[in-house]
Amino acid sequence: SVDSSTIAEYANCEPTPLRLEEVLAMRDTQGTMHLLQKELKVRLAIRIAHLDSLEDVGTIEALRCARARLVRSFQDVRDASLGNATPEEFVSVIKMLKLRHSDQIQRLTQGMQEMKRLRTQRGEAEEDAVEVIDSFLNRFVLSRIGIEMLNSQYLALFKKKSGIVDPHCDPCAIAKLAASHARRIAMSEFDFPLPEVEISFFGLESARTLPLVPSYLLYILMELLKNSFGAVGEKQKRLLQAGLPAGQMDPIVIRVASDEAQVVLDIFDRGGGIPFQHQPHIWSYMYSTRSRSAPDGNEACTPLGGFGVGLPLSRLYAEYIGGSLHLMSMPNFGTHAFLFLQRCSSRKEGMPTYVNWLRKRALLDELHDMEARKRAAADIEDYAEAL
Ligand code: W6P
Repeated sequence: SVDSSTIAEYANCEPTPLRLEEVLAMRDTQGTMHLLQKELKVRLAIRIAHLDSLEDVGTIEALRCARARLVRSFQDVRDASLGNATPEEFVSVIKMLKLRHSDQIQRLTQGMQEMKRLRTQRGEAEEDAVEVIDSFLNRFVLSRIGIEMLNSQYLALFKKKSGIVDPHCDPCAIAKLAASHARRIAMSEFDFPLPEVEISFFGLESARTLPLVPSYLLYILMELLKNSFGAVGEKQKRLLQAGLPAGQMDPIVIRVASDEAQVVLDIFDRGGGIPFQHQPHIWSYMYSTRSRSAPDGNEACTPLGGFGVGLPLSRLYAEYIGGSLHLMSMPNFGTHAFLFLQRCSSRKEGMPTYVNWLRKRALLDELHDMEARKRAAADIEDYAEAL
């Protein structure tokens, strides 16, 4: 087992954000394994220290459990590196890690609901509690994505000798795939035809593709399209229920525009938009606007799920791959979701900045120590003078 000083030692190291081209260049499993062993220990330790910075981590079962699992994984990676595990043996360590943390986000959001309750009980304003929690989760989950990427990369290298980055990923092709998956999911919720998805490309043929992890883009686009299908479907349902002529549904329009620097995707639906008073909450992990209006109040049973964590998670994936995600909604009309992606392959994986924050705290502690020492020295001088 590991002691807390070992974890603290690794938590004080800087993680190494990788450039996309470095991930693309990973070939041999031996070298990648060594890189992972070092890097995973640092990244896991930082997340444990980050969790420990929450004052309620000890009293909330879900957070205690998440912490215990992180420590367990830290141990496994450390044991593998101390025991000179072979690349094959390390594959099973990584597979175990993935399995152990597969329900982490659900566990965390559950624990955070409890933390919000504790904080408001202590008299903290709800918005303040939500802000603390959202900013914690944004950092914590961004760091999780970075670990997940390393794990997936290693397993992919081992299994198919090529990594998870597609050097020529075509966003239009991924959009088409996302549209067909999202439509299938939406079809289980609505018993009438759903709108078409039109995809068009603007730019030179040579700018159609960029190096990217296709599964991350697919996830983002599916989340956005599930919301779009949901909005258009709900609007259509309201018209039908009111006995109004349902009319023709406007298609969901995806425009992909590209130059040598960037690719931008606009996912545009005319599903009635988001009311202005809901807009400040759409990036929060703590609100679920659509599920609140669900007849049984249970969000888990609706496939489209309302605004769960899909939007904030999608934005984190966009940031992780060096892009950004913005929603521009026009109430009573529709919503544009803009996804910007950088083409440059020397971009680094997105990392939370709380390392600096941990550092700053260590510096502050040191400063306090120095002041305490100065005060002690002054006290001694005073004492000496008094003598
Ligand atoms: C809506 C609400 C929403 C969120 C995210 C993406 C698209 C849409 N459309 O009406």
